[in-house]
Amino acid sequence: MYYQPEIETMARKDLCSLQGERLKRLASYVYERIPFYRKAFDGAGVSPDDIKGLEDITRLPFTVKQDLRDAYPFEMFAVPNAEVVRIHASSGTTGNATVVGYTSQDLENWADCFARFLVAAGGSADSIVQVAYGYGLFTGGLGAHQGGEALGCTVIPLSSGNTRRQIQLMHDFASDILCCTPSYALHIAESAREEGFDPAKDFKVSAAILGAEPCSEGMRREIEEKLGARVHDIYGLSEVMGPGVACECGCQQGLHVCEDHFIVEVVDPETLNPVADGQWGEAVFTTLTKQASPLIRYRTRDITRIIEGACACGRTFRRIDRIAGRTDDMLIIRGVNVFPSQIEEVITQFTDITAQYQIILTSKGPLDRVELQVETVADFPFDEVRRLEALKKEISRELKSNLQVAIDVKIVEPKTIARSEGKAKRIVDLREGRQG
Ligand code: DLL
Repeated sequence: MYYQPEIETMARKDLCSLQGERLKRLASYVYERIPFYRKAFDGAGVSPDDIKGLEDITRLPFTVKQDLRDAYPFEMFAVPNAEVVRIHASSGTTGNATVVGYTSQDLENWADCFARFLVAAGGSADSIVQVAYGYGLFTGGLGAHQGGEALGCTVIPLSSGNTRRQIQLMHDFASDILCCTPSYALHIAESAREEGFDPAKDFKVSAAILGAEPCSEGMRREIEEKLGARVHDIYGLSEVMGPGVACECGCQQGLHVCEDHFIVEVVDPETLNPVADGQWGEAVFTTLTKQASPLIRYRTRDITRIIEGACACGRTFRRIDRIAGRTDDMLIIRGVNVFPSQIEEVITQFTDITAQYQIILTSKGPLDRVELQVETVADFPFDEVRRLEALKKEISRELKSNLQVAIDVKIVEPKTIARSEGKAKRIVDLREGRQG
């Protein structure tokens, strides 16, 4: 049930004092070792000696992605290169990549975090873990891999892609835990069915640990049904660690944050003031144990909230809600704020369409135009114009009643929307001056 019970079920009081101690140590550590933080602390008028406990965290300055970009490649490292044993980095499509280093202790802690969640998902040393997250600079593949090895599982390092082989080996090796993005899990399940497998009967997968992109409850239900496995949402980001910062236990009621390694805060993205537990805002993380790339109050741009109360599983780590979206992915449609995951929640209620969708943004004169493209399931009579029109009307009506805004809907033929092997591209931005 637990991987490190003495930590995972620690009394809150002890956990908070552990966090306070670690925060104090971290404040001195970054001040001494990273010029960026020395300057930021001085600028905010705070000295490491001012940090006496957990409650002093709000005195510390925030860190944003641009700070990491400006420090490219290694200026934010707190240890000499001789102590760095691995590097991961973001893709850097919209600027300098953000580069993160790991010492061997950092890797061990990361593996432990992931291993905890493998156990929370029902895994053990007997598990056969199929890793279909990409390996490489992206943290998904290696993060899941080292977590599986730490627990003593049999790890199949397939990486993403090569879907036929994924299906074949899932069957032949009797994988029981699948790790990949939700959109890829759905693609694997659908492709397996097309190849004549009944995943619920022919595969042994009992749990899927899926993350790296938002996944609505409707999408989760669809994957669970098509794969015949329980879906556990896992959260992480390369700047902070990678997958395993937070994950759902068997209760599926929010994601436990590994609070011995991270402090989570939720702040109002406009005022940057902390919001009350239960209120939505931007997640901010402080790394408590990282040696190579520690971060103070990193603004993630991910929208979530703290779930109040204790979890039935017995873990005492606080839970965050499933990520609703990123502040930079939020669409403003005719003045109404909409996250793609809210659109997904509506369309996954329709059995005549698949959970594959894309939101196309174009400009028409000074106005932005938003079109939602969805595709029908394979056996829908696509040439029956009246049924198609009726379906389109119904989807539009549901969107309007759930999101309070009219969205243009276009229904396309099965298999038109590109399938993803990693993070799905839900928004295609064709507006002038932007890249698709
Ligand atoms: O996506 C790390 C990861 C790999 C997490 C595998 C989970 C599983 P990045 O590529 O740096 O790292 O992207 C981080 O992805 O800020 C969120 O916007 C999004 N994200 C990650 N996990 C989730 C999730 C990895 N469970 C960014 N739900 C984050 C929603 C997620 N969004």
